[in-house]
Amino acid sequence: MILLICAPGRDHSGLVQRIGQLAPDLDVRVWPDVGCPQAVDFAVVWKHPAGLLRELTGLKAVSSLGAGVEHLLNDPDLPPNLPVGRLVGPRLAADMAGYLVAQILGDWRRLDRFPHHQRRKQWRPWAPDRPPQVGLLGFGRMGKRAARAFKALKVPVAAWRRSAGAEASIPLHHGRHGLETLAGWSNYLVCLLPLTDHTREILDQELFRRMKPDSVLINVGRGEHLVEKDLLDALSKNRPRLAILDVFGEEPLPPQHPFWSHPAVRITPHCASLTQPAEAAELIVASVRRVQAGRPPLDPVQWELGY
Ligand code: OXD
Repeated sequence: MILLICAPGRDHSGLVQRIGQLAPDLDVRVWPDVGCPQAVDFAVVWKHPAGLLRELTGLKAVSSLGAGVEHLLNDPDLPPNLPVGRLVGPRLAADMAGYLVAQILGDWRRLDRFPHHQRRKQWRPWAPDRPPQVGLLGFGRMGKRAARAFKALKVPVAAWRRSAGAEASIPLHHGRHGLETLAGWSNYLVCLLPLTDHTREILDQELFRRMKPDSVLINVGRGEHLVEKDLLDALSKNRPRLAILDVFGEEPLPPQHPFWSHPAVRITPHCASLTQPAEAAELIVASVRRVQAGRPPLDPVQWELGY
């Protein structure tokens, strides 16, 4: 079986080496050294170049190299019936949970004050009298893992998803009313949603108006979830007080963008949770084996939901 890895600008040496150890029978190619494009059976891609999928006429399945699949679903060359998968392993989900715990508890406990006190040799003990309320927009793999992490720390956590679902171990909201209820309840409102036509620009002035004064917005979904001008306006009204942003409509964020120097915006460069080569190699091999056995790739896209 010929496996193609295509994620322009990334170094894949560690990933390819590990796949070679796990599955020596696979013929692994790294874009742009595709060889005969029609012979490729399985492609793992991240922001692949336009036109690539049109050339891979023998594909049996394709997978995103990460959790998001919008770069694939928005590709007009994606054959309509081609099975599409994604890579979301326990490490990726745990790292996202760790990022959220660090950002939220660091801010809630105001840990940034103490270095100032230390410089002045000031002894000023302080801790908040209660934990924050954390609202998660999205309750898929990442949302569930984050919810578990907050529950383990006895931090009240609730989530929202687009439609009503099965029983969950935390309060679960759905629909527009549920979205507004969760926004009004949360001290920290976290966007972990997949990007679809239903979730694009969901972080807008209507939602900010429902947030508590002094609350914090965290976006680790996609830049396109956020209406940037609405956020700038909302920050000037302290609702939210702070935005912690890991993803942007344009990445890298252009140097002239107002977010860089805004006092109420904290930026991390799309690294809340990064796909690690060791985990990716295991998931890719597992996905390939499934396809070889005539099954869908790992974490297949549910076309009716758009993610
Ligand atoms: C992903 C990402 O979707 O890194 O995996 O954003």
